[in-house]
Amino acid sequence: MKRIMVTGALGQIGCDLVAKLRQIYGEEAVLATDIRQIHHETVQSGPFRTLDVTDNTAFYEAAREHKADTIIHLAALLSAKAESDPALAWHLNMGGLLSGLETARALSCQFFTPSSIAAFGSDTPKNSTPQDTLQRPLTMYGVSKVAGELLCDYYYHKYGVDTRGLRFPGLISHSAPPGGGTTDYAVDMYGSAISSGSYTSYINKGTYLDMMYMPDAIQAVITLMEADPSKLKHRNAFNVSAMSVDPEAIATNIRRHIPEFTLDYDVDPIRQAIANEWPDSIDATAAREEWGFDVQYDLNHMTDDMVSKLMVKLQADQSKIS
Ligand code: VAH
Repeated sequence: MKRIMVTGALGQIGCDLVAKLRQIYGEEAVLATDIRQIHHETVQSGPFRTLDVTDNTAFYEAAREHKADTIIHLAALLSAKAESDPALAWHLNMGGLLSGLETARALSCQFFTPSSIAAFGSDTPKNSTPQDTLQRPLTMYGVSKVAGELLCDYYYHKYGVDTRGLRFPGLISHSAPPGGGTTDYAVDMYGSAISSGSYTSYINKGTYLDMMYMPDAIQAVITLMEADPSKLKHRNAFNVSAMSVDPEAIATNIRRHIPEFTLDYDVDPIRQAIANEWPDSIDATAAREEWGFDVQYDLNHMTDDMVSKLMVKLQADQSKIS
C-alpha cells in the first residue's frame, strides 16, 4: 500500500482507520471519501472528497486522480438500518461494492472491504464458527455480506484483482459513534456508564456476540493488506475476533471502574432477532495461521482504555460548556 483511497471515511471504522493510515503512510497518501462532508479531523487532516460510491464514474475518477494503488471500501448500511430499508441496503452495499471492484480492476488497485459475523445464519455452528461453513443469513445485511464475499472472490479469480476481507465482529470505539448496527449497544453502554452511570440495553442478557476493540480491528486491516499474498489460502473473508461477551459481561467489567453502574433491559425485538442469527463465538485460526492475526485488547484492557478515553472526552465537553 502506498496511495490509499478510503470510502465511508467518516464512519466508525473509517475515522480511526484514516488517522492510522495517515500516521503510517503520510497524510497526503490517504484520500478520505464519504457521502457527507462535516467538520471533522478526518476531513481537515488530509485529502478529502465527497463521493457517492454507487456512482461508478465518480468512484473511478476519485481513485484515478489520487493515483490510488489501494482501495479500502467501507461505505455500507449496517445491520439494523439495512433491515429497515432492504432495497436501499442492497443498492448501496452491492452497488457501491461493484463500483469499487470495477475501479480496482481498471486501475490495478489492491482492494479491501469488510464482511461481518453477520455473514453467518442461524443454521451455522454457533460456537467456534469455522472459517469455511454454511452461510445462509436471513438479514439483508447478512445477504449483502455473503454476496460481497463471493463477488470479491470472483474478481480475484476472474480478473486477478488482489481482493482481501475480514469478517468483523462488533467493533467498539470511543472516537466515532457507530451508526445503525446491532452491536452498537456495547459502544452505547460505555458512553452511558460515563455520562449517567446506567444503561438500558436493547440486546438481552445471555446474548453472546464476538467483539473487538477498534485498535485491533485497524491493525488487522493493515496486517492483512501488507501480508504476503502467496501465504493466503483464503481471501474473502477471514474470521477475526477478540472476545465473546454478553451485556452482563461488559457491565461487570465496567464496574471495575464504576462500581455503582447499573444495567437494565428493554429488548428491541428487531435487533434481538438479528443478534440471535449470529454466532456466539467464531474461530480465527485461519487468520492467525495465514497472516499472523493477533489482538492486543481483551475485555479488561479494552474497558480500561474506553473508560479513560471517555472520561477525558467528557471532561473536555464539560469544560467547553462551563
Ligand atoms: C452491525 N457493527 O452491528 C455491525 C457489525 C457484527 C456487527 O457488522 O451491524
